[in-house]
Amino acid sequence: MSSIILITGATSGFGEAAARRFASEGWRVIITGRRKERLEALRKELEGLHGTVEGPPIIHPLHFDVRDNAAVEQAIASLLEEWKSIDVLVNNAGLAAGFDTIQDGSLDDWNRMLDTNVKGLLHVSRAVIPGMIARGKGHIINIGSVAGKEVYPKGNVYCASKHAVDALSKGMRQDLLPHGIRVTQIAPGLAETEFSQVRFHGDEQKAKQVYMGMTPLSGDDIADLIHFAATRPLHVCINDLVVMPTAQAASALVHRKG
Ligand code: NDP
Ligand code: 8X3
Repeated sequence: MSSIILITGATSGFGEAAARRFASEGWRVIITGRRKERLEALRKELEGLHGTVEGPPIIHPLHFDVRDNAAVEQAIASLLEEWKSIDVLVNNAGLAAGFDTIQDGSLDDWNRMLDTNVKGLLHVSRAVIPGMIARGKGHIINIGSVAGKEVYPKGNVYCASKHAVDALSKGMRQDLLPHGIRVTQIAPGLAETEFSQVRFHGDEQKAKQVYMGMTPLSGDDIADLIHFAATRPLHVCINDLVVMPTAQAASALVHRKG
């Protein structure tokens, strides 16, 4: 049987690109997110491209909000035997909400970021780790950010949430050491996905400006790194990968043309 990867936030951006990449490389992929219709469309597309009519399903959609621990537990528990042995968990679901000084930030934005990026990652990990421990192997790939390595003006709470992902990746690696479970963090810089549309609450103009005059990373760039980390020999763990566009040297240092 081929390996199984569970990707949170597979309805868009990095997660969707990773689902496409792993399915094309013959993996079985559990795709998750809140937007059910996108999961279903992706399942149909990828099974059409990479599945066979008589063969077993290669894509399994699971629909839940990572903030809702009961829903996460129920979704993971609902997996049929042939989908239970998750080899790789990609904790990718996340967002930035708002771009305000700390004195102007909205409580709702702060809760969304902390509940999704930190507690959501913990909920899913907590549901998946026991199976990995029982099987004596597994790989957790956390999508952090350069915002987890440095802090930029108006990044405050988003940066705090990604610093938490940085710390949790280190903590997981230490605690899971005796169980043969690898833990990788991938920390990207500017990447054009739906990220900025979400951050600016749907303001397309503001979202576009983030990437003006430079070539940002793409979902495929990050999918490539996730795939690289997941396919190293079992004795090799990529601990931490920081990746930026060539036109970016730090969060607030971007070289733009024109
Ligand atoms: P997108 O907005 O394109 O994708 C975010 C994904 O997360 C969507 O599939 C969304 O699915 C899912 N998601 C968000 N909230 C929840 C939730 N509560 N429950 C379940 N799923 C959720 O952004 P990216 O692909 O860019 O972002 C992916 C990760 O990468 C995030 O953790 C982000 O912080 C991080 N990152 C992004 C960078 C960038 O510049 N783009 C750079 C560095 C890190 P749905 O809405 O269907 O639930
Ligand atoms: C996303 C990259 O620079 O917007 O995590 O924080 S940044």
